[in-house]
Amino acid sequence: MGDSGTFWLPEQASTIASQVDGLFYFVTWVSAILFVGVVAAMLYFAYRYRRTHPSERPTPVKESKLLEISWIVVPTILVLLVFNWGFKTFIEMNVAPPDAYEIRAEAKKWSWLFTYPNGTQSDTLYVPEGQPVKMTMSSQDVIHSFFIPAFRVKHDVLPNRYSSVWFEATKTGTFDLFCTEYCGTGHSDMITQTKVVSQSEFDEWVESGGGAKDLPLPELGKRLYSQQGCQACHSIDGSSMVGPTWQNLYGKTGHEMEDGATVTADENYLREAILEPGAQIVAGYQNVMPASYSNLSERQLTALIAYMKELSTNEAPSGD
Ligand code: HEC
Ligand SMILES: [Cu+2]
Repeated sequence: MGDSGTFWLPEQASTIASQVDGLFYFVTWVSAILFVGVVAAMLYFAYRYRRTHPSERPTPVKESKLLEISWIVVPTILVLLVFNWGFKTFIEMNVAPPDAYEIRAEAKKWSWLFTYPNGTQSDTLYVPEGQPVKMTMSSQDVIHSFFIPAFRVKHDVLPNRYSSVWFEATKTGTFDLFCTEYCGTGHSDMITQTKVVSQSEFDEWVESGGGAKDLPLPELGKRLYSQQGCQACHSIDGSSMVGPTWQNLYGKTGHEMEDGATVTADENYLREAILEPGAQIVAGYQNVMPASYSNLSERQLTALIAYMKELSTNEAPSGD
């Protein structure tokens, strides 16, 4: 963590941050000065020109050309200045440099998934320091919004279309990343982190698949549980959410299905439950699990099941 910013704003950690802040402070201070000036003049005039005697009549006001011109010209200059400054910064924020490194961001209720050019995935955003990064973003469900306060970037993430932002991090460290569009009851869980690391550290991290290559299977499964968004519907503590809990699921016997059948939750049952959620519906639940998990890799599937095994104290089901 670097310094923690000022009273008004979080720390600046991207190339655009100082421009955004400069404009913010300019508008704030100009407004404050004008406010104080107008209120002070108002109070002074109210006192200076008060009626002191019932017979007193106001004298006609003589116009002052100089005064009138100045209150037209000065605000016009101020407004044009703000427009020019804001427009320039806006364009710079919206047009990514052609050599920007591209990272895909996928938002869903209620997690983020980042995919790097070589297929590495993570739920924490890793970016190299001093390198322009372009985020190409889309949503699986509703409108979310990508926000890294320390970088001063914020952009809506929409279903059925890509949107993008770019930034260049100026210092290493860990910075908050929020969803800033109210997207349902789990909205406040859509918080993760941006880890800015040196270019060489970043290359190594991406190359190693985000460390996933060397991860033991249950560890990888645990990571996928949040990365792939399973945690939005499945608990690991026994509580029932949109879907059944994973606690003591593996090895469960007499597991009831919607059609009255009972099954044993062995590896093959779990595998099918992930790849083809509609094939057998667990009694008491809706068939709402996304079918999109059918493109998980063999290693990912095995890892998820290994994680479920860890969450279960049931005896391993005997093979048939
Ligand atoms: C949108 C909610 C949702 C998400 C996300 C989701 N599931 Fe499910 N899942 C369900 C529901 C609902 C059921 C029960 C109905 C059924 O069997 O299809 C279920 C059932 C299951 C079952 C069978 C459970 C049992 O008690 O027999 C497994 C295993 C499973 N899901 C694994 C996963 C994995 C792995 C992921 C993430 C890669 C995931 N689910 C993501 C909603 C979800
Ligand atoms: Cu969201």
